[in-house]
Order: sequence, then structure tokens, then C-alpha cells
Amino acid sequence: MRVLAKDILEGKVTGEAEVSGWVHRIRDMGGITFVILRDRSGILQLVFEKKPDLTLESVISVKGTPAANEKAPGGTELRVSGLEVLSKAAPELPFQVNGDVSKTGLESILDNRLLSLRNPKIRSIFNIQATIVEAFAGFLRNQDFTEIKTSKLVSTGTEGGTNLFQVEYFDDKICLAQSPQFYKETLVAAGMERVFEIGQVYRAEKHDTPRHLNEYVSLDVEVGFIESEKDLIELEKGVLAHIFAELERKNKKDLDAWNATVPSADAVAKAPTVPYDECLSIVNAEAAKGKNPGGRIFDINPEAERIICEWSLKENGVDLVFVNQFPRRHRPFYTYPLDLGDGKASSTMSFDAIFRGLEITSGSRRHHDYQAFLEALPRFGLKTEDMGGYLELLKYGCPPHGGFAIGCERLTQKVLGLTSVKEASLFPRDRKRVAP
Ligand code: AMO
Repeated sequence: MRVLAKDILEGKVTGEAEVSGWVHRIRDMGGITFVILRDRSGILQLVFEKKPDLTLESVISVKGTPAANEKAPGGTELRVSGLEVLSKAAPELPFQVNGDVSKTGLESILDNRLLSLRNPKIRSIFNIQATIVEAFAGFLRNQDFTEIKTSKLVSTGTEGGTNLFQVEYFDDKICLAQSPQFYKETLVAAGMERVFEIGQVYRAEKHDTPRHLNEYVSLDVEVGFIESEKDLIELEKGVLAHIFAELERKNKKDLDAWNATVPSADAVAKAPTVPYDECLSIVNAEAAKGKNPGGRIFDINPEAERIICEWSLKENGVDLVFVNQFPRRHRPFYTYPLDLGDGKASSTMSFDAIFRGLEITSGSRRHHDYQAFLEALPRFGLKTEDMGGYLELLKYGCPPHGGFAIGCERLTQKVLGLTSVKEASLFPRDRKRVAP
């Protein structure tokens, strides 16, 4: 019977068993040889009476009997009676799979993706990510949301024109979607009311930073019949609290591998909502108290994101902050305006979530009134003819609605404390990297 390493370690198998996997480590002790076998469930020590002819990373299948050994990882080993080499690996490996990856450079990890993904600590990043995606979907399904899949080939951008990838489409030029923004709004207006999408989006960011990918997975939500961005913040708190609880429940080993912890549901509930102007005041006041106060901070830039999370950790015991009411000039044209008393509606019903010093989410209530939207267009230098299907969306009956998008890789990065968001993408795309 073929079983997993974990079944043997958990004592589920007592008689002869067969396990299959990769050769993780070989230790020749003269008389006997210890081989550490790795499969999807973990690692298991194999004991060979005679030295087997094996290379690291070869794929093998062995038969044997479990035996207790307190020196073996997990306290049990398998005394091998039969070996089959299913695929022999070349003796020279370009990447040390069983090494300490904290000492390996990011370029080497990404250049050797097939092998680096075999490293248990690196694999655990994607166990975490799988739970994030599953918990995101699970929470929303439970709240009566419908999962949608929309096209990534689009005729126009949604988030601004500068970071669009153009592609040839027969005799035409079109773009890769920056966001499913218009589709998710369309489907709310089409009567679905509550939708979510998990899908790739594309951003032609020219700069190389630890927070930018050119292709990432966007966890998108759109919901009808809301009053303001505050409804969305409450919804996102529910989503995040559920994701963190599921990570605690299912991925303790993966979190431990990175020495990572996640906020409790109580901590998430305590995350403050701070209006944009107040956030800048707090950030500047906190920066002035620091050892090296620099110039005034005028925007929620990466430094401000770090400072506001440190402030919230001190004040509220959680390094998660929702910043709302962004100025209109900072948000896309579809964002619902908010008049804070200047008579010019220069603010918006918008928000960002900042977690452990990094923006992980943007969201807002959207325009839903056709006339009001037409009147707002010139403010953004836009004409009705630029708007295509977006106008139709508003013209034929659209509920007040809004939504948000969480960057899946950024959330994974911050849960585990990874230095770069690229570590949280299986096959990251950046300015120089389109393979593997
Ligand atoms: P925005 O453009 O702010 O909003 O993106 C939402 C979230 O996506 C993540 N993100 C990225 N992750 C990795 N690499 C990038 N280059 C990158 N760019 C963005 C971030 C960010 O918070 N349509 C709106 C959402 C909405 O209002 O529903 C949008 O896409 O975590």
C-alpha cells in the first residue's frame, strides 16, 4: 500500500508500507545509510542496510517497515526492504534543495524555480497562499457571493493609462487587464449583486521594487447596495479574520517555518479606520519623533505606510490600518465623491488597507448615478466617447455599489515577512524575467 511520509510519522501504518518521493539527503554511516525522503506531506528517514546507488533529488519508491527511532526526524524511520529508482537525477544540481534558503539570493531562487520549489520552506509559501485563496473564496461564498471569471483581454485600462501592456489582437491592438474593475461592476449591475473573482492581472510597472510584480493575482470583490466604503472595510475585516483563522488552523507548520504569526480575529476587529488627512498628520507627527526626521511626508508613500502601521501597533495592538477618504486626485474616475464640507467634493468614499507596512488592498464605493457621472467626467479630462461600456453600465439601472481588491502575493508576503513580493509568486514576471 502506497502511503505518505506523514502517515508513517503519525503511526497510521505499522506493517510493511510503500512510500514514494524525492531523495532529500543522503548520510553514509559506513555500515548503514540514512536517506531522507521527501514527499508532499513532509520528510521521512529511510534506513538502508546496504549503500544504495542514489543521487540527491532522484525520485524513488521504497518498501519497508516503520520502526521507532528518537533520533529520526519525527521519531520514526522506515527500514527499507525494497528500492525502485523511478527517475535518477543528474549528480550535479544547480541549486541546493536541502540547504538554508535564507542564505540564498533571490535571483538564484527564481532562476532555479523547479528545484527551489522543492525546498520545504519555499514550498510552505505556496501552502500558505493556497489557504489564502481558499479562505477568501470560502468566506465570500458563505456570504452569498458568486464567483466570476472575466476576460483578461480588454480594449481599455481601468486604473489609468500608463501601466498597460498592449497586445496584438488580429489587426488591432488591445490591452491586458489591469483589473477586472468594469466587469465586476457590470455583473453587480447585471443583477448578480455580490461577486468575487480570483484572477491574474497585468501592470506594466517599469520599476523593480520588492512590492511590484508585472503580473499578480487579484482577489476582487464587488457588492451592491452599500452606503459607503465603511461597509467594504467591515467586509474586508471579515475576510481577513477568516483567512488568518484558517491559516492558524491549517498551516501551523508553514507559519512556523517562517517564524510567522497572524493577527487574531480580535486584533483585526481593532484595526482603526483613519481618514487620509489625519493619517498624514499622524505619520508626520510620528516621523518627527524618530531619530532621523526627514522632510515632510505629503502622501501615503511606502515610508508613511510603515509609520502608520507602527503607530497602530503601538496604539491598537495590530499592524493593520484602513485609510479612507482619499483625495479625489488620487483615485480613479469611477470612485464615488465625498464632500467633506468644502463644497467641491474633493474627497472620495475610498480606502486602502495597510498591513505590516504595505498596502495590500484598495477599494471604494463607485459612481452609480448616470447624470452625476457625466457631470464628473471633465474633472478627469475624460469625454463620454472615452467611456464605452462603462456608460451603459450606469445608464440602465445600477445599484449603489463598491468593492475592493487584495493583492494575493502582497498578502502572502506580509503574512510570512518575505523580503520581496516576487518570493510569493510561483513564476514571477518582472521587467527582466519572463521565464521560467
Ligand atoms: P489597485 O490598483 O490599488 O486597485 O490594486 C489593488 C491591490 O493590488 C495589489 N497590487 C499589486 N501587487 C503586486 N504588484 C503590483 N504591481 C500591484 N499593483 C497592485 C495591491 C493593491 O492594493 N480596481 C482597483 C480595486 C478596486 O477598487 O476594487 C485596483 O486594482 O495589493
